[in-house]
Amino acid sequence: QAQQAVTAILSVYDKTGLVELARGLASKGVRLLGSGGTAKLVRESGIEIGDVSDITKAPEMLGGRVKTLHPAVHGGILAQMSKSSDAQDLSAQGYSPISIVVCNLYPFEQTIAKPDVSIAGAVKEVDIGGVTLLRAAAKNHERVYVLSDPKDYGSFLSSFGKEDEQAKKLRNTLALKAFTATASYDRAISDYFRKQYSSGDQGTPNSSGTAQQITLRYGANPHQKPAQAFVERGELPIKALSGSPGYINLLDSLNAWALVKELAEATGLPAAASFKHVSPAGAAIGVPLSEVEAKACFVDDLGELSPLASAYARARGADRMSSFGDVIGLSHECDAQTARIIGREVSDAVIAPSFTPEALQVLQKKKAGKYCVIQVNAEFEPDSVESRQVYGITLQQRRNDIKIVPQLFENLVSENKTVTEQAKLDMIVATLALKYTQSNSVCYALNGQVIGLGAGQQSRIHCTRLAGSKADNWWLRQHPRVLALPFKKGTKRPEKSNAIDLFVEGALEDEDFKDSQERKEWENAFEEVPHALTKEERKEHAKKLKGVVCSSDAFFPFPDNVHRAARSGTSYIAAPGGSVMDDACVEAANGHGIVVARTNLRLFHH
Ligand code: 93A
Repeated sequence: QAQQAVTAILSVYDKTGLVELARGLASKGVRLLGSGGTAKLVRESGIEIGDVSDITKAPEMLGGRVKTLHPAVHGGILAQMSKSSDAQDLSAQGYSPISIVVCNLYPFEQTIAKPDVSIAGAVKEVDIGGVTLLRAAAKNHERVYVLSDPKDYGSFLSSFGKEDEQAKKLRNTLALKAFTATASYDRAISDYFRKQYSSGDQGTPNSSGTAQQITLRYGANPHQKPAQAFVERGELPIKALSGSPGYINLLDSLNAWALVKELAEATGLPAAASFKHVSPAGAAIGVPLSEVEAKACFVDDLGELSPLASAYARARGADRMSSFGDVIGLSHECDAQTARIIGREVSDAVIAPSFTPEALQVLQKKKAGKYCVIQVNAEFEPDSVESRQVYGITLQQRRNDIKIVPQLFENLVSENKTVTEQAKLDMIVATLALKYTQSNSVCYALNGQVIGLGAGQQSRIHCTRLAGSKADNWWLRQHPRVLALPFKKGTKRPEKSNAIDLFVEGALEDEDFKDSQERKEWENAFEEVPHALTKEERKEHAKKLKGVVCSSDAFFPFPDNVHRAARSGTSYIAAPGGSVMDDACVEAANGHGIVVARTNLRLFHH
């Protein structure tokens, strides 16, 4: 029996390099078959080529929408010729095997990029037969070469003809390329139709009752357009009840929600977080506030607070300077009291599983209706694998779904092993805050709340210092002289926060501040100009800060961290081990009587 010629099917939209390829194949004795336009161009170049209809015995129909979709084509591509039953099936129909598929697809992406494209126009460019050709050939790459990119024609031609290890490798690589081409083609199509058919108006369900996508005004910066948020399965678990969240609002709110959800689960108490630039400025659980704390948190006028309102008052009061313009996460339904606290602060957005009608009314009035109120579906379970792109490269990892449970803090490696019930809660609060803080990070917690958080520093000691100085600032804001600062009536809350911050951080003791314009403005906030805190007053007050938990998202490399933490009232340290200085760190802790819980859990977050 004479050897059958190798058959190639050619069906390309982008005809770059087609003629050269066809000529090369023909010169190697390959039988060429082409779909309408492809065959025409090859033939016009004087190269012998048959029509696909020669083997299908059916004409192209429906205006070209059915060209290659036929068992003569797909049987020929998919047949495994080593299987006698496949070979018999082919010969029973008079079909021949096809060993080379050359195909690239209708320009869907270029079409939808045009500003005036209609849905009908986009639909027309959805390639069916080409995708089927590529997929079938890639599936049978054991035998079939699939060329989906004109750039590969040259190398293919020069190596084609030998059946060796190289040829097998080439078929594998070409198959991968074809699978990837159809996948990205389908992604572009689903992205387009998601926008057409499942786009919420800022997450509000559309007429079909679901939304998978919202278009965002822009990305991290105004020039980063377009921008969107979407899910590929199920419904988007967030919807805006008011305002339109931006890209960074969503980064903050989704992290804030994850944090408060876990914090409430781990402690059994409502939780709140105040986020800025994708790190918490504060996070807390619903522990009632003392009179002093209520005053320092600017909520002493509200009487007894609900647990959720307490949590938010604490989260917001941890670092009032950083929380200016925050994104708030609430673990439970937002009540009217919590909404009223939010209502009078400068804030950008709030995310919660639900809002009471009264709370919603308060929040929807904020910023003349522009305040972002985001409802999240508390049942939503994120995929276990998460991906993102950096500089065009996709990075993928298992989501950080580790649970922060009390048992994590039971491995006590210090001499002192006495941990109060409150400290057990605070270890969870501090460590969970770190799980959602840009690394490196160190967090101090007390009374069910973050009191100082050092985020995003490249050196650990700088985190420990930054967090420590924030904790010191938080504590000094509770000094009786600070609580009694005689503000003029009508001084706005942010102005008060700024004035207190300057007072507490020691601006008055600074020579340069003395006759400055800034000082004049600062003085303006007061009925009577307060005099600076003395060194003794500061020292006396600082000594009273005790029982603080200090947690670290990775090991302390040197004991300096322990010594610094001790200066801000730390009685408990929670950190993983792993440093050559572990023992030295524990020794330093022992010197301060600090309890060390070795967690063996690193919690970097980026
Ligand atoms: O409309 S289709 O999805 N129906 C088909 O059966 C079919 N087969 C190949 N489009 C089809 N193609 C595509 O036609 C190829 O993917 C290629 O992009 C294009 C080549 O058409 P022509 O050879 O007529 O220029």
